[in-house]
Amino acid sequence: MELRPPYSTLFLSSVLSPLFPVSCALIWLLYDTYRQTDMSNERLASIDRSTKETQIAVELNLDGTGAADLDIGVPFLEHMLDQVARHGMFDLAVKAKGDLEIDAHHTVEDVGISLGQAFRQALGDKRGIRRYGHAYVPLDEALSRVVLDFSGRPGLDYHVEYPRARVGEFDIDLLREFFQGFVNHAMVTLHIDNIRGRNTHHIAETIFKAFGRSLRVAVERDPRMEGILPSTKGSL
Ligand SMILES: [Mn+2]
Repeated sequence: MELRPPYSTLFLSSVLSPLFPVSCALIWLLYDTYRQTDMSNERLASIDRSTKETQIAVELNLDGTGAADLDIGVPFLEHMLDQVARHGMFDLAVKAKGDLEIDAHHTVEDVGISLGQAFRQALGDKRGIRRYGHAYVPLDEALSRVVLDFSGRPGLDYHVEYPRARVGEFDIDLLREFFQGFVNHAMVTLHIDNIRGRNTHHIAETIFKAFGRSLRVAVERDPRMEGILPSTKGSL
């Protein structure tokens, strides 16, 4: 398309103006500052963990939308981690290939470890976060409470008794191994209490929903704590 004379005159006069390079530089500077601030505010983690027993990849965005992309080969654990992403408002992708021909033990434990590593990496020095989180979650007759602290010290207090040993194929004992793996690598203090419940699936689901909710509260940025470490010790 051919430019008509008024357009080309306008174009030429603005490009040839001595202020043109100055305004270009200013616009670039503003854009660059915005881009860097935006990137440093992102809280992401990417973990690749490989042993003779399992190969696991985790992608985590703490400030996500609750989207989960799970390919673990253990459907019940996928169902539980879906709750964590949804109720924690994290974007979470977990791909795992484990020695399921033995049983799900190594896979479930190592997904816990890798998820713990991801939270630790995404939180960095923990400046400006709330640090503590807790949640009570019911599901019909079942009720659980999860309380956690990004203390920098691993500790699990797990008070759950399931009426059944299995949900479908899934050995419910493994949930403790999952949380122990998470705690050891996220370096958190985690108290899990099932208060009541008759249905094993319901009990597990209230625990994972409350875990997601309490994580969301604990990692949330507190506007009054901006740039401040939530500890009088000076490190977490
Ligand atoms: Mn369910």
